[in-house]
Amino acid sequence: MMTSKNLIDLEYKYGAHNYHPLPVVLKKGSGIYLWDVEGKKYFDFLSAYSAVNQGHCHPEIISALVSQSQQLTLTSRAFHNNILGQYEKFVAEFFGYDKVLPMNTGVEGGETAVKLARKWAYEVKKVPKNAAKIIFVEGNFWGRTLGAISSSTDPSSTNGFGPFMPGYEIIPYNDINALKNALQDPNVAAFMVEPIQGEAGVVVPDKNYLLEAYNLCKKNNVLFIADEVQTGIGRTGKMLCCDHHGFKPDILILGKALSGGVFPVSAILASNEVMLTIKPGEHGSTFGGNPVACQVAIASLKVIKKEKLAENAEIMGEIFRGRLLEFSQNHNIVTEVRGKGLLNAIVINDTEGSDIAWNICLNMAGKGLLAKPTHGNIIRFAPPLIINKQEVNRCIDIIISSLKEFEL
Ligand code: IF1
Repeated sequence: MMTSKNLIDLEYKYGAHNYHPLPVVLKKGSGIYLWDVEGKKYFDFLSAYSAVNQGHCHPEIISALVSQSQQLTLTSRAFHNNILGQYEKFVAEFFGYDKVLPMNTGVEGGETAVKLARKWAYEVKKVPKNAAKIIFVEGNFWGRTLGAISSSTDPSSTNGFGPFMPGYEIIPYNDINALKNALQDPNVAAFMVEPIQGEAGVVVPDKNYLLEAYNLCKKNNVLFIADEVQTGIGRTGKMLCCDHHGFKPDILILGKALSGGVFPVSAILASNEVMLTIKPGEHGSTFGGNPVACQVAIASLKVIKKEKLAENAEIMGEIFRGRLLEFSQNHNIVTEVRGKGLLNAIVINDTEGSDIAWNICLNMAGKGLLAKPTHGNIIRFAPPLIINKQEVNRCIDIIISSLKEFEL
């Protein structure tokens, strides 16, 4: 029987070193729980970065995966199949769009959105050839491709990978005047933004920022692209984070929990005017919209609605932030508590480059709760949306007991 150490050594010896995971080797997941190879049980407070909103191995999603995978897994798009159209209707109506372009990963969703925006700019807005501009914000994260990192302001994403994509402009997040200025350029095709910045450390913009940004885009004939790969599918207490702000993005990017963490599924939703600018043969992917992905995504979305997981996230998130805010008022180890629904984070009071946050996460792991720092001193907390009041309070007890051990 391989121990955690044996398995970590195998990864070190034979795998690329492109991650620095906590020294925990997981073997089983169910609901909000994970078990490591030694049988230790954990609360999962990362949810694979919000991919398992429905809980690990949700039976209805697994059943959709298994039954379709025993029937037909992949046809490619060279031919039709009996599932794709039904899925496209389901997901387009579920979110209220004309059409969906199915892809696999979140970053493919972002790449597709950028290509759609550029195509729309040339064909509909009549921007001169190769002059289309996309506006991004500082601190954004939408994946690891060259198209994605070209919009990044994080040196660990960009160092050593140049040259970068032209036609990108990066402005400060949560700064409506910066966007107003950038939109003066008639060649702007789109503004792409996360409604809450996940990787940046759960950065929540001012209350009116997103709606004001959306209205500015409309006024300047610019597409608003919402990257809801991490904030979508109930995570922030509404089906979409944009639903808190009362507008529908022109292009919506979904991923992660669209499949309940069971299969790579992403989706790009838009109007006919935008979507039909891409013609046959101009975009796609081998696995995009495969029958297994479609069935898994239908099941995953049905679970979110049937189990009222967005509503639960709202209520559990209030409890979570309430108790941690109260703790932070009397303990200086935590300087900020922020988030929406069950996408939350705390900022640890530590000097630049110290590893207190990492050690707090190791300490919590020892007590049976898994979370991981982002950007050094920020710890993100994002459990599956199925968590109940008793479980969330038990987890807060663990988190607070660990924080107390690192009091300054
Ligand atoms: C990793 C981060 C989170 C995303 C948003 C698109 C994508 C992501 C808002 C791309 C992906 C993942 C990538 C994953 C860890 C995780 C992550 F820490 F890397 F930045 F969540 F914050 N838009 N985020 O958050 O989706 O192509 O990965 O399916 O290990 O790189 P993807």
